[in-house]
Amino acid sequence: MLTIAVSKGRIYEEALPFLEEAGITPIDDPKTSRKLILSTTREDVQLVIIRATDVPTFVEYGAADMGIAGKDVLLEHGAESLYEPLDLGIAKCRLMTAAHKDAPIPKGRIRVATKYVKTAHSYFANLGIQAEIIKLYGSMELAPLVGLAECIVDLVDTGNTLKANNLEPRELIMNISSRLVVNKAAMKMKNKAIATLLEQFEHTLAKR
Ligand code: PRT
Ligand code: MG
Repeated sequence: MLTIAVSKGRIYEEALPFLEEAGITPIDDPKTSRKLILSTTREDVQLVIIRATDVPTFVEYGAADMGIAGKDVLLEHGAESLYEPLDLGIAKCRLMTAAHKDAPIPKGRIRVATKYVKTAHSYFANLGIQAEIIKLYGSMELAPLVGLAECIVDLVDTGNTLKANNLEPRELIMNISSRLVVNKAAMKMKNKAIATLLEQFEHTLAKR
């Protein structure tokens, strides 16, 4: 049995064509089903439906053989423990700093609100900027509006969320897309099944 970890939201939607190319269609629709393990049209493949941020953990420990996760999540998790053989080019966005529209960033120490604590820390450290990183779990956009931080680090797609809150994107930290990740032991033990799947995913990519 091959177990693939995916999150429910936008990654799932955009990953479906890749899975279908490999003959994998979930029997139940995760949007309506409450099942966390989904059987598929392939007897040897099941999906586990988890939070996007949990995908690297499940794959690292071998609870899932492989998974699909955003590069933002992988960076923050630390991806040394996983193979990352394929950029699927889906769920694209940008990891950026953002601040209040027209507000200058202070010269000295700045406060940065984000859920990407590790990534933000190393980004500002590399620039030689002293930053106090304040961990939030959501609604980062609020932080500059209420004086919690001068700056946020968050994902930006259309920019509408920032704009609606009088914020503006500042510096690009990294272009983000979703990656296929594989457990290191599974890559050896289930090599044939995984290699075949990889080829089918690559085939889907090549058609784009
Ligand atoms: O909701 P939950 O905590 O379960 O997880 P999640 O919200 O991380 O899951 P999901 O499925 O929403 O997102 C998973 C992955 O999608 C992320 O890890 C990214 O790799 C990728 N992705 C791509 C995005 C976006 N685009 C995106 N725009 N994830 C989030 N956003 C959010 C962003 O955080 C901000 O709040 O959308 C808002 C900005 O969008 P715009 O269009 O207004 O700029
Ligand atoms: Mg979400």
